[in-house]
Amino acid sequence: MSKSVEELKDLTTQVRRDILRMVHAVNSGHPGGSLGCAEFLVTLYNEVMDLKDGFDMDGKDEDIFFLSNGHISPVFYSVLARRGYFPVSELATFRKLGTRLQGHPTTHEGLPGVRVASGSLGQGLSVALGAAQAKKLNGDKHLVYTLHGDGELQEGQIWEALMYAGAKGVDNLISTIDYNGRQIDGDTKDVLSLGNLKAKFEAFGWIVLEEKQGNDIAAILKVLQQAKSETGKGKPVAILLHTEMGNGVDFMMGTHAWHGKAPNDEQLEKALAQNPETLGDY
Ligand SMILES: Cc1ncc(C[n+]2csc(CCOP(=O)(O)OP(=O)(O)O)c2C)c(N)n1
Ligand SMILES: [Mg+2]
Repeated sequence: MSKSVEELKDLTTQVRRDILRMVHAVNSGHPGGSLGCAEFLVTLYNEVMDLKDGFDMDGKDEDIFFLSNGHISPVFYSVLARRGYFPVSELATFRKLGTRLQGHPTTHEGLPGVRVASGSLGQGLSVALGAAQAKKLNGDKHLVYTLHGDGELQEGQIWEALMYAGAKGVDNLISTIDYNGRQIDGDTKDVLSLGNLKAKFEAFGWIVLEEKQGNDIAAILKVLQQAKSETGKGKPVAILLHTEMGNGVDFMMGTHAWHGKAPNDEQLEKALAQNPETLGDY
């Protein structure tokens, strides 16, 4: 299946509506990072990854993805549902007690598409390394993808995993950093500066690509294709993807304020007016 950039844009707009409506409905959740990563996840799942029909936990003979910054579950759930992993109507159960769509993804609930619990930041890269090495042992040529927040990179476990991946030449892995420059309490440079991230990844033995237009679908497609072409060369591949937190909703952009805050009724109305329905609300 191949979608045009226009179709991917329409899907992204619908995903934005899902995110906003899910978070508003329960007055909790994380719209900022979710909106910033909508183009990336839509493109990855619909145009880049080689996926089997249906879902099984092992993910043999297909590409697999781990969301490490699990707080952006709204965008993950919406993209999974709209890719056919579970009914779109189930998005209405987000963050409700006893449902499969918990605030942070878990495996316990058995939601198709989810292979690791995340939300406790810093763990996803380590898990992905295990999966990537298992693919090699199984003779499975498919790739492992991950997504991490930039604030998440402040976790110590990330650097242990970065070191391991470089030292062991885990070259069937593409890790993207949501490089939005913001985190829960402010700008990343003020909270705990990441310094020269590209130089740090390279020092740990990674190939690093940087994309300044991280909310532009054509640019995302291009950098992901380039990343794919860099796999199999003895090094893990990272993409520093510059995104805008809150992208697509004017009053949520340019600030960290919407990292983990729901819009009220009036704000929802404004936000939805900027993102007209394209594929049908859940
Ligand atoms: C181990 C751990 N420590 C702290 C938190 C609380 N927390 C949730 S999101 C977040 C900020 C993460 O920043 P970033 O990864 O840049 O995400 P963004 O705000 O850009 O969505 C923090 C500190 C957590 N979930 N896990
Ligand atoms: Mg961030």
